Amino acid sequence: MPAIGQWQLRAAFAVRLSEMYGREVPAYTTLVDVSRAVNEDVLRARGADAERLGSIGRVTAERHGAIRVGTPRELRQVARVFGALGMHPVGFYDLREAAASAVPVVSTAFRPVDADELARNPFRVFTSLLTPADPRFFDADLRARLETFLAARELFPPELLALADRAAADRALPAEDAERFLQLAVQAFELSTEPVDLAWYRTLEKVSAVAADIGGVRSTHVNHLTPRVLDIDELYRRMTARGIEMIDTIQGPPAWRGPDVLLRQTSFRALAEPRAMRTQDGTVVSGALRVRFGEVEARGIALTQAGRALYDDLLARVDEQAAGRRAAARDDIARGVWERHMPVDEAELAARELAYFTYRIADDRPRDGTEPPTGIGELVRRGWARAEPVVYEDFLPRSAAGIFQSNLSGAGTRDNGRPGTAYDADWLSGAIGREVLDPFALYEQQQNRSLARVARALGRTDPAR
Ligand code: OOG
Ligand code: NI
Repeated sequence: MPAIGQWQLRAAFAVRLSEMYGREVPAYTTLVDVSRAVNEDVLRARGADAERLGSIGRVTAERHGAIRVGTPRELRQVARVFGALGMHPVGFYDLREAAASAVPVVSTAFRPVDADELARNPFRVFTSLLTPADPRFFDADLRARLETFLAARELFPPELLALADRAAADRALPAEDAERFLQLAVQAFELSTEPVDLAWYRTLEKVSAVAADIGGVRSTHVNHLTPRVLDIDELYRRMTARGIEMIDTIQGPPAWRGPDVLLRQTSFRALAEPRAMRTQDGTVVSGALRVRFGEVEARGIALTQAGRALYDDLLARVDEQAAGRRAAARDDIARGVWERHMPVDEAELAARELAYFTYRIADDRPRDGTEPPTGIGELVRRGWARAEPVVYEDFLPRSAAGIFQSNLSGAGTRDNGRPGTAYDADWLSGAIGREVLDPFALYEQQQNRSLARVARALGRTDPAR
C-alpha cells in the first residue's frame, strides 16, 4: 500500500475536520456554501486577477481552525499532532493585552511554512493557551483548582500521539495507519458528550467565558473553522440577506480601491448547542452552551515590519477619529485614512518596501542583447522580471481579540491593578518545546530566495536588489 505523505495527511485532515464541524454546526455549512458561490462569482467577474493571491483550488479548500488548550503539556501534544501534518508554530499573539474583556490566553498558529507546502494545502490552526498564572484573572485559589483540574485530563490518546510521531519522523504514514491517525485526530477535536460540571463551569465563566470553555470541560474542541472568501463585503451582504446575524464589523483593513493587505475577518455567533450538565446533587440535565461561532476571512498581501507599522499607525488614527461613532461611520473614516496614507498599488508597496513579493525572471524579457538594468524595481518596470505578492498567512492580534470579544457571552472580570504575568515568543517556544517562528523572517526569506534566483538567471552574483 502506498504511503500517505504529510501534505496529503494535512489536506485529508482539513476535509474531515470540515465534515465533522459541518455536522456539529450546520450554519458553518451555509457559510462554506455562500463562500464558494461568492468565489465563483468573483472568478467569473475578475478572471485571472481573482487568483493573484492564490489559485482558486487553494482558496476553495483553504481553512483555518481555532482550538484552545489549558497547559504547556497539552500544547506540546498539539504540536506533535500538527507536526505530523507538516505544520509548525508561527507567531506569538498576546490576546490578554489586545482585548479589553477577559481573554486570558496567549496564542500561536500552526501552519506550513514553505511556499510549495502552502500552495499544496495551507491549512492552519490558531491555537490558544490558557494563562492560569496571570493574577489579573485568577486568584491563587482558583489557579490551583484550575491547574489540578487540567493536570488530570487527557486530550489526546497515546495511540494518536505515537502515530503522530511516526508521521513526523517518516514524513508519511502507511495508508492503514494514516486512516487510524486521521480518525483519532478528528475525534480529539469533536465536542464531547460527557456531562459538564455546571458549578465548576459557572465559577470559571464569572472570570472569563474563554477560561470556562477551556478549563471547564475535560476535553477540547474546534472553536471555529474559517473558510477563505475573495470578496468578504459581498459575503457579509449575502449572509445577512439569509437572516444570519453577523457581528457589526469586518475586522482589519477597510474595503477600498487599493491593494488588499493582511487579513479581513468577520463572524457570526453560532446557536446555543445542547450539552449535558451535571448539577451539584449529581443529576445530569440537558443544558446549552453558546461558545462556538462561524468566521470567514479574506487574505491580502503580507506586509513588512515597516508596512505593519504603517498599518498599526493608521488603525490608531482611525480609532481616534471614530471614537464614539457608529460602526458604519468607522468604515468611512477608515477608507478616508487609507486613501490618504496607503499606497494605491502593488508597485508602490514594493518600492517603499512595505510589502513582500516574490520575483521571477520574465519569460518575455528583452532578448535583443540589451543590458538589463540594476535594481529589482527597474527590472520589473522594464519587463525583465515579474513581481507576485506574497499572501499573508498569519493572524492579527487585534482582530483576533475583536472576534473573541464579540462572541463572548459576558466580559468576565479582570483586575488591571495587578501586574500581568509576562509571556513572549521565547517563553512560548519553551512551553511548546519547539521554536515559535517569526512570520516576518519567513516572508523575508521567501522574498530573498526569489531575488537570488532572478540574480542567478541574469548571470549576476548579487541579489537583484
Ligand atoms: C481564536 C480567535 C482568533 C482568528 O481568526 O483571529 C482567530 C479563538 O476564538 O479561539 O481564530
Ligand atoms: Ni479564526
